[in-house]
Amino acid sequence: MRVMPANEFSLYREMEYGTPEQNETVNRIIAEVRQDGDEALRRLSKQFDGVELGELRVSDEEIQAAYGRVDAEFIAALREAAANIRAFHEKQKRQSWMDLQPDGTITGQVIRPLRRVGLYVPGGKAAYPSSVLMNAIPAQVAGVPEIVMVTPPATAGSEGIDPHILVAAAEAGVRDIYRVGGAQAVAALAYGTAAIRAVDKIVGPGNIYVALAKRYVFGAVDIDSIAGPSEIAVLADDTADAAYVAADLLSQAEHDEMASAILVTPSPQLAERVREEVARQLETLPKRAIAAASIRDYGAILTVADLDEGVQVINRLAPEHLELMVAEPFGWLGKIENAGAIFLGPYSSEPVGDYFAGPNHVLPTNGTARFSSPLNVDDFIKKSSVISYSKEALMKNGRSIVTLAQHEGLEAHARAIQIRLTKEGDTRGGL
Ligand code: HSO
Ligand code: ZN
Repeated sequence: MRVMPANEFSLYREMEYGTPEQNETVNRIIAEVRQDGDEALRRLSKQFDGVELGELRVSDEEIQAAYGRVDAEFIAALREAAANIRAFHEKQKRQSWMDLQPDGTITGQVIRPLRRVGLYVPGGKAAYPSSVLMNAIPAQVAGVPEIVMVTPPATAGSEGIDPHILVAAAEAGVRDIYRVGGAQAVAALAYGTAAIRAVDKIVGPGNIYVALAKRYVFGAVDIDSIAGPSEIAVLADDTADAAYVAADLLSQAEHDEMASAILVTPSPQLAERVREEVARQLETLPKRAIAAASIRDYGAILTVADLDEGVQVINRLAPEHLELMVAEPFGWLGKIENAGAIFLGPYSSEPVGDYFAGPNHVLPTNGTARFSSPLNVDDFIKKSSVISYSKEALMKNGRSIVTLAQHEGLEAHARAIQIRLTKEGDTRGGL
């Protein structure tokens, strides 16, 4: 792992927008699904995933059978995690409100959940039950009445979907599940087919085709942000345990060759010990090929003069995950401006947040923590404004409204107000 002064490190990481061919393919897939519906889903799944889709919807019996195919310990752990995630997100819920003035003016904001949300769950190795919980539970807490899930089957039939995914979905309250994936699944969710009714919002990670499809359908439906490779930054001083720091860096590096794991430290001794530890721990990791590539290409140990400079570097990085492994972590918390999730102290290892503590693990990546937030309950609600004026309130304020309307040259707007002022015998509207 390279060690270098922080000011020599380039922060810039290219966003993935796909090749022209990939964009072309996704465009075509969406058009086919819009035209041929379920028939296109079958045709495209055969063509791209090599799977002959049978019944699209996963039956209740199949979900029940999935419980028999996972161990009890997994279910127990999943339930503990789900309870923590639910409790955390409950605190994010907002209330509708109304503001009443003495003259009878009422303004307010009504909160409504989205009606129907689609959750994309990728197939293969990146099918994480934890991500099913992290995406479904905030929607459920928001009150979304219809949550549907789509996921590509490895083969036709219920065996084609990892039973752990089905169990996670069921535990999160999702039982409307369709075995279809790829850009075609996104198109189905956005525009609807005979089997899959259209949704209002699509969330969840996927490969480049899924990500591009989400970008294309955005506008017809809402989407979550498009997640980049995982990132972890650790800000540590010489009180930190080098083996812990190395282990936590590797925990993210194993996600993806393009994941980034960065240590920022004012301690040259810690820098050297972490460098050695990373090399040592890497050797025995099952995913060492992925982790080693990530560490080689995107990993770095950045040395800084002191923790204040370290904080500046962190704020420029705006990492998805930040660990503060310093003597007084809470003393530094207030100085962190940009980070998706902040983990404080030696026992708050990043996987605590990935799986268990309750905060969401769907977090802003690629520097977007500068302006965006973890997936949360607000992502599944919408607000309507409420306005009610009494006669008194309109008579009092009508003239100002007319003035603004006439200034914009919108006479019909002005008259809509004036007609009421006149009827009520109030000439302050100037008609
Ligand atoms: N660290 C990943 C989430 C995850 N980790 C899922 C394990 N499973 C992105 O925040
Ligand atoms: Zn992770």
